[in-house]
Amino acid sequence: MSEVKERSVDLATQKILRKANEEDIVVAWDRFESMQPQCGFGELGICCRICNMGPCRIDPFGDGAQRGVCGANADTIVARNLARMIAAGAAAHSDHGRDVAHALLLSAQGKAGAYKIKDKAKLASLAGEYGIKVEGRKKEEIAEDLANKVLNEFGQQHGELRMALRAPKKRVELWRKLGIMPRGMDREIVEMMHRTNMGVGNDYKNILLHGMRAALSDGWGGSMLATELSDILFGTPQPIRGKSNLGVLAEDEVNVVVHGHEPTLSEVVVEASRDPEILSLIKEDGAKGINIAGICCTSNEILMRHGVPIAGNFLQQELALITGAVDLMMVDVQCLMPALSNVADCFHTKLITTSPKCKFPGVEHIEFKEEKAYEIAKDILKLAIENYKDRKKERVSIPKENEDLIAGFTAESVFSFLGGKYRATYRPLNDAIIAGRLRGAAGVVGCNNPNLKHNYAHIEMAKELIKNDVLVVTTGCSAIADAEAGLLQPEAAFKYAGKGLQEICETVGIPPILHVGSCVDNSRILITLTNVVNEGGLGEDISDLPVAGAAPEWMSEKAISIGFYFVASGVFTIFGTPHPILGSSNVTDLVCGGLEGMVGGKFAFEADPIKAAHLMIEHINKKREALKLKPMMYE
Ligand code: BF8
Ligand code: SF4
Repeated sequence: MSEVKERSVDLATQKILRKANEEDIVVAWDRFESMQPQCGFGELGICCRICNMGPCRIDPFGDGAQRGVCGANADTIVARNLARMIAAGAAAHSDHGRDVAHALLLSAQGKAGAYKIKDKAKLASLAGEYGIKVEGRKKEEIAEDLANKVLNEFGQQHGELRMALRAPKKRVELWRKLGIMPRGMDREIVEMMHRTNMGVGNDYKNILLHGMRAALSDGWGGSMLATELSDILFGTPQPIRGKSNLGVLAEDEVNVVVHGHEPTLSEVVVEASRDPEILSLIKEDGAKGINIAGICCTSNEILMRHGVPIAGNFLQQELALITGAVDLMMVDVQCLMPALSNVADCFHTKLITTSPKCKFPGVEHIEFKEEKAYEIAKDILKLAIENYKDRKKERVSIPKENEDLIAGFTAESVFSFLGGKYRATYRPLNDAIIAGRLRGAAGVVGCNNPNLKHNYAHIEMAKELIKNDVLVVTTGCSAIADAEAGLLQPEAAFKYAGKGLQEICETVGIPPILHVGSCVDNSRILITLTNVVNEGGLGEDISDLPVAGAAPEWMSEKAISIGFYFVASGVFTIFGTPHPILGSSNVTDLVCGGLEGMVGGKFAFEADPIKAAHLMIEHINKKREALKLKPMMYE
């Protein structure tokens, strides 16, 4: 087994990894080591098994002439595999968006009493964008029309996605010219699967062109709608205090961990945890209270809106259980390790699946239905309370690490914060960039992966960027990594940020790294970039802006889709480890080069977070030069 210090930079994680080792509990890092060496063909993307004449694999050391049985070469095989990753990632995000739209519809029809429309202003403005009449109508009537329109958009066959029309004019025109303006989410994803079926297209460029269209239907479609509709239904986040890391688990309270992505059930669980019946049951059971904490993006969702503490990010999901203090873990969909059930079996922990889309063999399933959300949430909490008495005190060890944080930033709150109370505008942000107080901005997002030291790349990249006066916005597991390192506090600006960024953080009272939510909330970054373009003075398109993106520790297909919609929106984007495409130099050249000429954005792969940060800074400087901006104020 490798040293725990080599596995993670996080102290709480290291402590529980030691405990896992002492108790012979296998975790992701052990399984990763036992998987070595991993399949080179898979890593390079040159294995094809989409038809039964295969599987075929291309010799990476050959002369390049080798073909699969059907005649497909490495370029075709690599492009098809990558395109299918995009489709799968876009499907996951978009299906999440669909479920929120469904909840909005049921709520509007009075069939799901647990959900009340929380943000009327956003409902009215989104309805307006969809051409729905607002004046003189009840919010439920408007919401019903909106939910129906949105649900229809998933299967829309022709036309253009409404949200994609929010992009800067020049961008929309470019997408139209390239033929990649997304029509419907389902349509683009299905077409991606069709195009990559045996014996359809074998021009790698054409395959990846549609890959961008499918990715755009995620970022400017499914994900953006997931964000907007969640804001309408659960409330648009406001800056809020919270806590993070395994130390948020409580010694003497019932610990319920919610894990996954969709906020529909966990929102109600948070509310039900304050129900008088639940509170009296807790007392009977001898616990001091009930503590809801989250893992992954479900956690980000309820942190952003309610300040619910974060227990950890992707690689900490098993570790939360190994503290021995979790009475119940409730999962919905996405980023759930199948290993959770084995780890839960080592403790008293009850694991509960809730989505019909996601069951684990042998694990209790309590199916979530919007119509009965509150009762179901209470039933789950009752199970947790009942299970508290089975917790073995002698097996509990909760690390003390527990950092304060501020989250809850959105495209709208950047407005009111940087713009001041009376003049909601991006002007001060643009002016700060133009004047050279801020170099630019970077989105650092994405997962953890045991192929890199847990949290290390997220934290070091973010620190290097803010040191160089680059404002960082973050989502997903990257945001949680920063939180655990104490970087989501205003004080972090004084410790780590450059002088220009420090001045801004001090005046406005914000951290140098802004937590803007879950992975579907990367759409908030797209909107922020668009608002910056529209404010004026920094070019006419997202590709003109001094900005960059990164997913330093990515693992999920969703990250590939996110990367592609950022690149297709004109953003230079770095991934820590390469996409599985290096088996085709043509595809690699396109992804890391040629795309720039087409869409203004491209990828780079760099595992060293400091080097990667400097590639981003170089890119930002190049954009500043092209815009003829002033030199940096403090250089
Ligand atoms: O959707 S960052 S590990 S939890 S995929 Fe998963 Fe990656 Fe975390 Fe959020 Ni996003
Ligand atoms: Fe082999 Fe072609 Fe079938 Fe792929 S599609 S498995 S390369 S024969």
